[in-house]
Amino acid sequence: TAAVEADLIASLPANFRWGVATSAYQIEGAVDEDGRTPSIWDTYCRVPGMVHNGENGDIACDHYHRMPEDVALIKELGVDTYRFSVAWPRVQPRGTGPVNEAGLAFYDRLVDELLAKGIDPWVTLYHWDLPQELEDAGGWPVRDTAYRFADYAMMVFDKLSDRVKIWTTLNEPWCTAMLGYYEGRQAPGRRNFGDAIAAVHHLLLGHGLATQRMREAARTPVELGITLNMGSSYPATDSAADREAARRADGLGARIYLDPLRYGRYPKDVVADLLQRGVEIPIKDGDLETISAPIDVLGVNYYSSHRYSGVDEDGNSRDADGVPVTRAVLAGLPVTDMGWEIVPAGFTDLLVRLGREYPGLPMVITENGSAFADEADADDYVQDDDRVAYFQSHIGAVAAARQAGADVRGYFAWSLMDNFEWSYGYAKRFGIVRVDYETQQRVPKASALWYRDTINAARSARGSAPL
Ligand code: PNW
Repeated sequence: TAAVEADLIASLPANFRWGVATSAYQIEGAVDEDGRTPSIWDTYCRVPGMVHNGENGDIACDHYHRMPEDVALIKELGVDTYRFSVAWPRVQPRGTGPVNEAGLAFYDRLVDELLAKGIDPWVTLYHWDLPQELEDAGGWPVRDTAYRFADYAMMVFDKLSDRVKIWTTLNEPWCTAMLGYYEGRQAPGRRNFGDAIAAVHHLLLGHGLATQRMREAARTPVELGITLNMGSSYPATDSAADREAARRADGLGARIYLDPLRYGRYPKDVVADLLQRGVEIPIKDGDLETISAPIDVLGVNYYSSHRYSGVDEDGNSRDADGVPVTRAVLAGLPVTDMGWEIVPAGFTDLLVRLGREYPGLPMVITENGSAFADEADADDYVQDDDRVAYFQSHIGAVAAARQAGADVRGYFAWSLMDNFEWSYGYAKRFGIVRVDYETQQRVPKASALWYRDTINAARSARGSAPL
């Protein structure tokens, strides 16, 4: 099947966008330089037991001090685009008040460095590092945070939009809302379902407000969008309970974002499920119109797909609170170092389905990749054949989805380099470039060389196929 995958990859058009991705807190370090104030992640990392080994992003990959070297590395990989995020607490310390020019200047230099090397910058405005003071004022469950986000977005847009043409408002609002405010597995570590649903709405509102203002202010054409993490949600069996569970998982995992963004309404079944749990979405007049402001590109982050069961291990269909059981069950497939099952077919299914249910919306894969327990040799080189196989099967899955009609226009490998993997600390390595955290040495892994060669081959194979 490697040959089949290679043929599929060769079918991608010459102008398909190829990139690598990172996020600010995961790589930058320098957390108290040039006026940056703490974000919810600086705080969360200091809560005992929340992050593996008590680690944090204080130094991370020291990218803040090594940026030109890292851009040179990106250039060597042969990608045409670099997706990075801007740290809100650098640009606007404490989340309110005037712009901090010293913090914003870092991204200004980064953009210039990229452009000088012929690499397109792709900016994500929010990749989870909310200024701590905004969390102290209530965080994303509070409506005001949406307006604060739009103000901050404009500070960045005003400075960089003469050179940055592609903008993502939010990275993975599901993670922010559900992992941050319901499950407590990410910053700020709160656990309240109603708060999480309020966060969903205010994240979407913040996206919409920022999108409207950026569109209005744009002097030259820009592409605006949002990035969602999604997978295919399959029923574990054909039973009615399992099909209901898959529907609920897809409702809270994907459609609660996609439907308001695209059609200006929350899905009826999701609203009914929420009401059953005593939760109402805090919608005000005009919100859905704001949220459905037109976007140019949907960013899709894909890691795995899941099968769902509507009963727990004891056969109960409801939990102690009377909430219907929605339980992910393993299909027995190989897993990555994260324990996430490797399901490339779920990627194809997802993209084809998105193309059908949300037509007219170009997609870009803004993240896809895998953590594996890399073993470095004496020169820090990693022969990561498992990661190469993951990329090959998943890029093949994207190409297969395109052949089945999905309008996918680009692919970004997660991640450029090993970095701070949130609650998992530095133990989980997603990079195509090895980082030695003692020396900060970067060494491209076999997957980086494979990716470079694959991009080159794809570019020359079908020079004329239309996008
Ligand atoms: C994404 N899940 O997070 C993030 O955008 C990255 O910052 C992160 O490093 C990467 O994926 C790898 O984890 C996710 O539980 C976190 O399904 C959790 C999930 C999905 C994506």
